Amino acid sequence: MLQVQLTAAPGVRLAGRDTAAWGFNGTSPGPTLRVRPGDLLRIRLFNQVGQATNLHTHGLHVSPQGNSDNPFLRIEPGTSFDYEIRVPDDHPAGTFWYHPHHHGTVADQIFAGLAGALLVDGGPALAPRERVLLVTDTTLDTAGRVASVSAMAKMMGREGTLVLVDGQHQPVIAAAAGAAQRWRVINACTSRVLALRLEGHQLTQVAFDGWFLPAPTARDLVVLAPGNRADLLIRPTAPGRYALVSEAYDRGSIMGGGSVTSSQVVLGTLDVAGPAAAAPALPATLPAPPIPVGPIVRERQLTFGMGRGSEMMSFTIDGRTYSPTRDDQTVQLGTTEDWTVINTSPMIHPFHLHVWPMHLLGDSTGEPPIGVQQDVVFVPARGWVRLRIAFTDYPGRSVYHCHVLDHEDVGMMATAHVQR
Ligand SMILES: [Cu+2]
Repeated sequence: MLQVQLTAAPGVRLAGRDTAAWGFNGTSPGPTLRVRPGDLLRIRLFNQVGQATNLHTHGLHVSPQGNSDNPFLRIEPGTSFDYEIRVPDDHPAGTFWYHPHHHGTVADQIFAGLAGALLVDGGPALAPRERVLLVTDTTLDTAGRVASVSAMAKMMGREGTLVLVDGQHQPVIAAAAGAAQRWRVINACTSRVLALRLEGHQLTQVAFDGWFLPAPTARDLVVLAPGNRADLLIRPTAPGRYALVSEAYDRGSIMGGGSVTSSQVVLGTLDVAGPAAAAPALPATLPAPPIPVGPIVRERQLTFGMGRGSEMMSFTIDGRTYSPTRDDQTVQLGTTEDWTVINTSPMIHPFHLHVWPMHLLGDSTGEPPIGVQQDVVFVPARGWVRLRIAFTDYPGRSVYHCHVLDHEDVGMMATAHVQR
């Protein structure tokens, strides 16, 4: 069992200065929570941010009901709430995260600093050194307050001017040549896509969204939608300093607002101490969990859309904005379904489903899927994705939404009700 108290409150150090940004227990990101399969995770959340909030355990395959990973809860300011999240015995080991999910203020609260890593221990020991790189972005004014965001920035999906790794601006990460490190990279930005490249090195990916790949896979670039995680093995061989960069990434365009691009930014520097040494060996295989096979009981089609409303642009799923009381999809517990998500808009929307992981079968880009389950999937602009989802356990209601959290907050979210 892990029992913790998390107090959400203003007043944290960010980028080396005292700010009015928000954190958990006085830091942003909040403390890294570590659990094991079979654990009961008990969190007493104290709300001292002056507005309603709650907590979502992003990526965990756990119950959405009651005081578990329930996005419909509303924790009033000045009160506390006791979460109890039962991590199943067969839960995959991996990298997950926690953040508020109170509809209407999710982007504001994460942009203000409320996020933290949540790790499920287990799996092979891959490197003598392990680090969490939780990436956030925000914008601070000269007084250290989180800047307000324009309506246009919200339509495009806000991106902060300050990109932080574990609350630090461009940290230096020390390493020794010949010694591997496992980096657990979490994209906790509200809208920014991370396209990771490490100068002078390939990135060896071992897991995506917490799920191990079948084998280590070398990549020049690892792309993470908001919410995605990648576990990477870094294997430096030569002393020197190497920039960890997020490359510019085209997110499409917005009608009347021009193109939307996540800017190029230096996240940090890998500082490798010598002497030069051979790269450490890689495991031949990894414990990738099996992918659900079906039978496929039902197919569904969902549509992400953007349209012109009377005053501002509307962001919809199947032509509607979010209603917490409406069941948008009713699913039979114990069945497996294929969902096609269509995007009629000129902008990428990352699709996130709570609780039940999704296996990407293919998409309109024609690029081969990574082959493991994930919980946030890019839906290409004017394109589509096909997903296989096993609703084999956990009855209850939860949500799916765009993980450009400004879009979610204005209604690009809907409910799934899994019934016995
Ligand atoms: Cu969106």
